[in-house]
Amino acid sequence: MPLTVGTAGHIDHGKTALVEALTGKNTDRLPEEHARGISIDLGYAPLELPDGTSLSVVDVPGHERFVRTMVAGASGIDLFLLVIDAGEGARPQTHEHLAILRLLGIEHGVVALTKADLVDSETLELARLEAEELVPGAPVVATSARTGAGLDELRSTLAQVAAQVTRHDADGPARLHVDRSFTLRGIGTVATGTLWSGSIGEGDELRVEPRGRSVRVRSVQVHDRPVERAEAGQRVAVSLPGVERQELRRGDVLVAPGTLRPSFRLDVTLEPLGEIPPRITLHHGTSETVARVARAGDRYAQLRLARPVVAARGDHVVLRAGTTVAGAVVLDPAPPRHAGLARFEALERGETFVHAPARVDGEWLWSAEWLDELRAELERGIDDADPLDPGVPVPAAEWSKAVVPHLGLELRGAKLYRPGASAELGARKEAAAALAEALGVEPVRVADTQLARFLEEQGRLVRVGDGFAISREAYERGRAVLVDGITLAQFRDALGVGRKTAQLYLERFDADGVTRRVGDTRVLRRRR
Ligand SMILES: Nc1nc2c(ncn2[C@@H]2O[C@H](COP(=O)(O)OP(=O)(O)OP(=O)(O)O)[C@@H](O)[C@H]2O)c(=O)[nH]1
Ligand SMILES: [Mg+2]
Repeated sequence: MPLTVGTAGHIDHGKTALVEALTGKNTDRLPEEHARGISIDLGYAPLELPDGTSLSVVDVPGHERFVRTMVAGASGIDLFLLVIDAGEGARPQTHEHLAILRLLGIEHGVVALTKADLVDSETLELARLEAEELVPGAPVVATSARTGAGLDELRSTLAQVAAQVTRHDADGPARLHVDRSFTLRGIGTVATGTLWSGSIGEGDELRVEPRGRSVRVRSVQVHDRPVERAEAGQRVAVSLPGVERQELRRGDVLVAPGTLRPSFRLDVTLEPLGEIPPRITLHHGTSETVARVARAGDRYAQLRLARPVVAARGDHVVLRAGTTVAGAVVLDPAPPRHAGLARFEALERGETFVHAPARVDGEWLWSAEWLDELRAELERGIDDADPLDPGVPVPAAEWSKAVVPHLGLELRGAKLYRPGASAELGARKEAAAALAEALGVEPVRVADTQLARFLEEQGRLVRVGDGFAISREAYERGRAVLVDGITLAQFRDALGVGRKTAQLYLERFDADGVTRRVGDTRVLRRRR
């Protein structure tokens, strides 16, 4: 079973050195990391254990300023390797990282006391007691990256702990939170991350969220080795041809199409560490975004996000405001805007909540799935609609006013259109051309009233009578011969048409407010 182990611990306590001693790989890649002697970004290395278990190691930075990076690295790991300098003991980020691991629901792990070569046995024993108290239930192993002492014991202890981990959701939808992307010559953009659920294989179609872009997987690697399919829990590199590097960043998510959707709101149960301010930074997967916390009682909150996340029920998130202030577990990854305690309680009991719109406390609520279904239905209607007027009537329902703004469609008058949609002739191009040919001074019958209205809006004809049309030029010519007090007979002679035709023109002039009928004559109305 593929598992990922993540380091944790205070700056300089020897995380990277220990990972290198275990794996042979120095995970500090950046020149600045070597220059400053600290880790800044996440590092990755494979670790083969004596019993055949293969682990992926994520090495995180300990610096206080990079806790956000630590959270991105720690989300998605299965077990921790908490590193404590035997001479220094637990320090602020030892505690903060440990709190974050707990909030993320990562229960299993090992504590490594490092730099054992630098302390006497009494100090080491003290450090061991402190560690056992700090992380009850986790085995503590004294090590030295310098001498290699304790490394074999650490390996076998990691294997024992790994055996206890029950892995998540191999059958769920493919979901990979991207922690790195880079470009390889001849291959294109590669995204890496831990596969939270499902599997990803060559040729799979995925969506990059929250950007909403479809991509096709060209190839998949696990620790630099090509595989046919990568499974949940593995660290995966997927190459995505046709994607620019800047279109894919840490925080983005690759998901199976039609499964998880981006959401600007999360309903959560809170695990506060202290006071939670109303504005926090939300860490979910490898993403972080500013969010407002709308509390509902002591236990629940709706998080309203500045940028959307792709979450699922049961996901663990971390709330920070300068320091880590709380954790939270997602109850509803795409709730409507609300703060009703009853809804939270029902969600936690596992009740499926409103689907179709229902009025709760004076507010309309509905599920994201229901909204998607409605949108899909309306879009089908739009696809079937006359291309000359590619819209559908606004649903006639009580909830209409509340729901319509959430559809992402454009409201024009009483109809909904795709944003920016314009009328098109479609299959009627030929009919329109034939009509243009036939139009003149004498009215011609136009059976297709939609077409007539469309061409009139475009200024290509003028409708007269019931189902007839004349050319725009003819209309203008008729208008030009109008004089104040003109009779039907005079107009007929001036235009050189029959009585019936003259009648149709004058009626249209009346309708357009050009003329007004007074007895047997037309008076010209002043232009508005
Ligand atoms: N003597 C001795 N020195 C060690 C040992 N492990 C690490 N060091 C030294 O301690 C310093 C910090 O080690 P790192 O592995 O970079 O520490 P880190 O925890 O990764 O630090 P950040 O990533 O910046 O949080 C380096 O100078 C290491 O050489 C050890 O077992 N013995
Ligand atoms: Mg380091």
